[in-house]
Amino acid sequence: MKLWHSPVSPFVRKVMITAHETGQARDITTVDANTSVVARNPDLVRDNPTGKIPALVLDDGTVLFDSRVICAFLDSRHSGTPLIPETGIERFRVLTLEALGDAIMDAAVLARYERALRPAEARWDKWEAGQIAKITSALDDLEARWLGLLGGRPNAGMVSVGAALGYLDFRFPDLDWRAGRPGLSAWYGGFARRPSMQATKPGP
Ligand SMILES: N[C@@H](CCC(=O)N[C@@H](CS)C(=O)NCC(=O)O)C(=O)O
Repeated sequence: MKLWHSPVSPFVRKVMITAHETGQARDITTVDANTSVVARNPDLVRDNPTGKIPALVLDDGTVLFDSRVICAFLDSRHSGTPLIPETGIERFRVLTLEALGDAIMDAAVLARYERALRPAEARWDKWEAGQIAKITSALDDLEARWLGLLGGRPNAGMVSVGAALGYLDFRFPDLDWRAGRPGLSAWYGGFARRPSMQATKPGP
């Protein structure tokens, strides 16, 4: 399988954490996508018309995106305990936790583009502040209502939240997300030590 990849994308990291947690990292060949919103990679666009990463190309040419679909696919093809519970409300709670982690990453990536890509004269501070507000309220919700699911055996929600918090450490250290969130900080301290997290640290 070929994964359109970037070492700094939190959504790609989410897929790679899943691959490591489910023993499939060696089945994946990564290809640097070398893309951005303003300089799209036509080869990637042929596989994923949105031009976004991650996108997974299977050996028969089938293309899967986005990260939620790829993670669910990987979870369907290993023999260990599933990262997405198969039945019951627990399944949908884990998927909602995954959506919450994804939402933090969506807002953080958009805020990052605002800071790093948009020409200074075209920046809109209020719009960036709106993205940061989404991150802050999602982090508060994780601390207030989700610590019960952030514990024990890894699940798909934890993987997404782990990738999101890792991205905040990488790109938004000024946000100081740990302040006032002792439960979330303690959980991440342990989760970040997992081999899957260590093997996928963002960097150049
Ligand atoms: N919903 C998508 C989001 C993926 C995404 O935003 N990827 C970013 C990199 S972190 C990207 O490819 N940006 C380039 C673009 O938007 O053209 C997923 O879960 O995979």
